Amino acid sequence: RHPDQWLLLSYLHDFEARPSVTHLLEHPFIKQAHGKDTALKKQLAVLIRDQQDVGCRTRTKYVLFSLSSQHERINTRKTMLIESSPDDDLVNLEVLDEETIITHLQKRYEELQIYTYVGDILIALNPFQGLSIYSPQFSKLYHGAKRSDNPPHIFATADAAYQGMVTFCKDQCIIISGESGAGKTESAHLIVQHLTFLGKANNRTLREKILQVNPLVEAFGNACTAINDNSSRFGKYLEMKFTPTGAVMGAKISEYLLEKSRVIKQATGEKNFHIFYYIYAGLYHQESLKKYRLPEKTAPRYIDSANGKVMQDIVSSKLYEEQFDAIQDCFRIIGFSEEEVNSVYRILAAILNTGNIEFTSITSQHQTDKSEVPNSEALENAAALLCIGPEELQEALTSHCVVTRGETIIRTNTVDKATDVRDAMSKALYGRLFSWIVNRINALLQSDTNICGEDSNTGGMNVGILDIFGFENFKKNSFEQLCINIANEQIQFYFNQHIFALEQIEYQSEGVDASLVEYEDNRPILDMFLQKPMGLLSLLDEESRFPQATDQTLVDKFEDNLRYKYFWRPKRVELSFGIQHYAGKVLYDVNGFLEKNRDTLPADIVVVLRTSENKLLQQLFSSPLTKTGMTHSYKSVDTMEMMRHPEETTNMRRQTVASYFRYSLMDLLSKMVVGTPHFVRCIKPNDDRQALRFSKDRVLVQLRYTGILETVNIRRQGYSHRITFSEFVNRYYYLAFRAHQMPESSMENTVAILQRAKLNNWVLGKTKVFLKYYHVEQLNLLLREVMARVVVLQAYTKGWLG
Ligand code: AOV
Ligand code: MG
Repeated sequence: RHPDQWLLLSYLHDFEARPSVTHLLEHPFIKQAHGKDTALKKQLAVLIRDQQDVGCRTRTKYVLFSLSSQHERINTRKTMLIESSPDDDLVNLEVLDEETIITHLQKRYEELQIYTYVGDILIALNPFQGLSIYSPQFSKLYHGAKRSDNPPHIFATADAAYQGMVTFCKDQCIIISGESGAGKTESAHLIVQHLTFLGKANNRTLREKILQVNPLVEAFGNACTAINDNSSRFGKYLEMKFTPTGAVMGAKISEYLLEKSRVIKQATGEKNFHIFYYIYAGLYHQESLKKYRLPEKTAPRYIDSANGKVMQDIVSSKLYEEQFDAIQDCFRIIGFSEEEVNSVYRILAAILNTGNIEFTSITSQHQTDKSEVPNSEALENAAALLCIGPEELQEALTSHCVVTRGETIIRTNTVDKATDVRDAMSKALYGRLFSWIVNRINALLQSDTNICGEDSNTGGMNVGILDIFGFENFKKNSFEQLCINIANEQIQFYFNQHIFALEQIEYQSEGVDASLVEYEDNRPILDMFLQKPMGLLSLLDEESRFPQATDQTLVDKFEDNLRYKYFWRPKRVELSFGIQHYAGKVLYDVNGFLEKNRDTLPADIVVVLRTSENKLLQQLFSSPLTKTGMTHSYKSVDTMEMMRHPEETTNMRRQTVASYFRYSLMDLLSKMVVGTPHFVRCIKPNDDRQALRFSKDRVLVQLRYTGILETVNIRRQGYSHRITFSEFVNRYYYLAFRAHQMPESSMENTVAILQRAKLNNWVLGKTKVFLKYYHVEQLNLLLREVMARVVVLQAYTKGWLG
């Protein structure tokens, strides 16, 4: 901090009691300030004296601003009848059993109080209806407010993260969890909304850009499933970057494991990624379907789940048409060029046409397993949109090169094989397009970092927001659900670690006596999945390397090797296995596991796509997309590897989805662990997506598996913050000492600060002080008050307010 500030701080300590103006005018600090301007000196003295109602006596802009926002806050509270109450926090309940908690949550839900605290953790019940509590007025209400001043709110969590970052110059992360349809993605949007409000640089464009990021990536990465009409089919970690003074200066998004298989096939009643329907409806109304060579009468197979009836639904949907316009706006505001957007549409249209390419088998005397394309229209369309030759494309789909002993032999593909190659190409095109869009967004939001006048490389900080696909349990669950559920298992583990495990380990090592809380540790399940070399994913990889392996040999291998109580093999259902996840039992269908894990893209396809004259396509299939983004370095290295050693693709030496997935999880965790975590637990009150319907059974199940009851216990008994004496004194010493005193980092000084702040119920360990969550809140608030006084004083001494 600036030396001036330290100086001012120590002066402030002289004014502990409310000083008189005359007394203040005698103070050396004021005497020196502003030379001979006695009027100003007087004003300053009055200001210091009346810290609490600063604005009443001055007409300065700064003070008027803070006054008006205070007034507004009070008015908002009055007009909206917002009252906080002790009921807002489950920790304050007198009786703590499941029945009491659930009745309590139900009562609140029925009064539309969807948010409830468990100490510093936020529970969010999905309201399944629009609420009027997210306007800018509410952002103001929660801005820098004490938590107990207002009812619980997602803005309060966002605000706590922001304040934590600004006050301690430390990265923060907000982890949103909950099952599919519980409200994670909505919560993530609201957090971004509040953070952009807080971090308002004088830079409106950047703010607008950041607000477009989620809608844009979600158009490409979300889809309608049996559980949620807007289900996230990828994991997303959005980091909002701020300057040391808290102005937003950019954003970066990392994507994890897009469910690419959805492009080529969807379960009954489900849909493809939103974007396909948006562009279809949008281009139809612009009369541009022809331009993109899209069929006008029947919708392409990839998006037609209802055999021909879909077309009418798509083109008559006002919603899709509006969404198309919205997406066009997103692209434009974020800064994509017209050429880029056009290329994106071309590739999407090419994918749809690719799906319509059919194969029939030709049987001749010599060759029985050869295929050809009977109707060349779709093939020609796809090739034209991809700017490649139709013959070359057909060749790559219906045959493949094998290199043996230095000799290249061309082999033909059967109809099944050609169909697989076609679908693999579509998946690869979509997956890479998605990654490219994410990277492009990152680049466009990066270039704005210097607008705020502060260099992004010198000490920016960030708040990360994790929104992944929630736990899923469908009638039929495949490899995708397995990955999704493992990711959720990992997030649950992270939560447990933070809330229970770390806390208990520290009590013991610091010699603090605290009764331990029992909780369901899901580590063994996680080990069963991730362990090397005998975990489920490793076994899957091993089996994927054998060309002769089948889904049957795979499930046998699982059964032989996974001796855990969480794994079982149902007798009556062939090719399946069951897992007892933290969130419930799931039966997985092994059909297609091996192929999905191998996710092979034949080198012949890469070769032909690389001949494209389309710049974007060249980029997708040749150069690495980023230097650092592992998603892409993996993909591009992989592609180049294949180019150099095409024969090796058949040896499966490339990375599998499982190993990439494991790597992504580690990558995600490594980002998360550096920040201070804040948890939001989303809960789905019913399965019918009905407002105001509270199914006790459904909520109870979620409370149980997320460990809410145990969390309430540990938040009540436990000490959620353990801070070393030296860090504590360093952080808070100006609450009790003068700036120039530089007190020693000792237990005694820690105690002195705590006493000065009038806190009780804390505990001292050997090297750390153990604090309850509300202690930290109180300390930070005091600290902010002191800092605010300094800012006002500084503003005065520099003459900004005069
Ligand atoms: P999810 O992200 O947790 O599921 P969403 O955030 O997509 O769930 O929420 C599902 C639906 O619930 C939304 O489309 C909204 O209609 C409604 N909803 C959720 N939160 C709110 C809110 N605060 N206010 C109003 N409506 C809300 V998944 O992505 O499927 O795991 O993979
Ligand atoms: Mg979601």
